[in-house]
Amino acid sequence: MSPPKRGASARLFTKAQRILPGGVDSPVRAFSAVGGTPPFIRRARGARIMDEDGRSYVDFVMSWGPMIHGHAQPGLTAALADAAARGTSFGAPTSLEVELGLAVRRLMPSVERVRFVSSGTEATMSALRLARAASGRDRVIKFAGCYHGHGDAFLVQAGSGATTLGVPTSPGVSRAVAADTLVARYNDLTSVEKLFRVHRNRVAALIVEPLAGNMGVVPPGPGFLEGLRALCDQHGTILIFDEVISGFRVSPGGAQERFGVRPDLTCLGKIIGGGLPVGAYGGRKDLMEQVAPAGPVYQAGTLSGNPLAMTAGYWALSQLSPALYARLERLGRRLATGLADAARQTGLDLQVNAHGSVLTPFFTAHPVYDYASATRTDTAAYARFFRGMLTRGIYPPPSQFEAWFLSGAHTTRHVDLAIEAARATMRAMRRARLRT
Ligand code: HOZ
Repeated sequence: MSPPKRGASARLFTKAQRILPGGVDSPVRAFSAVGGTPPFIRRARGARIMDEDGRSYVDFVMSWGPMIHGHAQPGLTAALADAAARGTSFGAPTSLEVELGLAVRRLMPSVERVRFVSSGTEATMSALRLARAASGRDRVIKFAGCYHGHGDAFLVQAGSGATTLGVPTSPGVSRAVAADTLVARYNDLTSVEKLFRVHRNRVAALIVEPLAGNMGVVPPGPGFLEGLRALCDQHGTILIFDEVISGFRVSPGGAQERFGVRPDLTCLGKIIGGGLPVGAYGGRKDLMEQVAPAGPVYQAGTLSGNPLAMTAGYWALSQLSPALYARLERLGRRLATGLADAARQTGLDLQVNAHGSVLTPFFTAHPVYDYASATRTDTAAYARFFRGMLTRGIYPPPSQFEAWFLSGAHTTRHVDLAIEAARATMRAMRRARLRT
């Protein structure tokens, strides 16, 4: 590998724009919401990433969640090298899928049967198809600001990159598809009851991020998830938890374990692939047995259950431990408190929404509990904050509407570096504000 060079990332971004739309393969990476151009990443280890210019950053994106154990962990790279030497794809069953499936069920007992796919988007699209087939109904309730991948049915008032770019309902989603997608307000059971009343006996599924992470982190309020469970039972609607972010992160059994609410179907991704492309959907046996070839609901994939991805996922799940969750909680609390203190000391309004090892700082004086309150925050201030952090060697998400992620490779020192950088950045923001 040639040595890093100053200006290499900027040159690569220019070159990338001549072949990749916007220079990237996933929109938020282009930094359009925060300004500047993205560092191109050359390598990563533990809690740090290094760019093509030779700069090192403490990483709080962690590939948007999968890297709960940190980057390039020796146990994982050894397991992958061993698996790769035996072949990288067979398009035929392997014991690895069975072992990973059993590991998922041990951790998340609601997943009585599971189907592995290659992304979270595939998982949610397939779960919705299954819910429609099983219920004989078409409509789906989602929540404004929740993001369930880029399937047409879910790109209506979606969070994550869609909100970051200001296109929460994407062009290209047909009116017919959008009409079957009903949008409620997160943390507002009354808005859900109203939709069930108006669309009585027509709602196949209700899909929710049990811990919202794609309008920034927004935890469920007391009774919200229990209320959704009760409403779904009352209306014969299938409750789908999108645990692509929260699964295996907020506790070994995900948000459903943490909050004590059992969904009918669960969508998984990120940690379950240990950093390789994987998704999964699973849940009640009677529903999952309707998936082909056990049943008639069609869904297939050449790379589904890929041996490298299954190896990485199995390794990631096998490394989860009570000590890891205790450490993540402690670091998460330290970072959230540190950011809030830094804002108080510099006289800036900041709300830090945090849950375990995920958090989002919002520049606002008001609580953030749903999409409307998230999008009312000062996103220009977040962009200034982001740029200040980046120049001080900290890599937060390049969007207000994404979560910060910690890993087992982060240390108190990494977190304190972020807090020091935040204090310096906020002081500079405050000085600039006083000047104008
Ligand atoms: N918006 C995605 C995470 N919620 C970003 C994925 C990516 O750019 O890698």
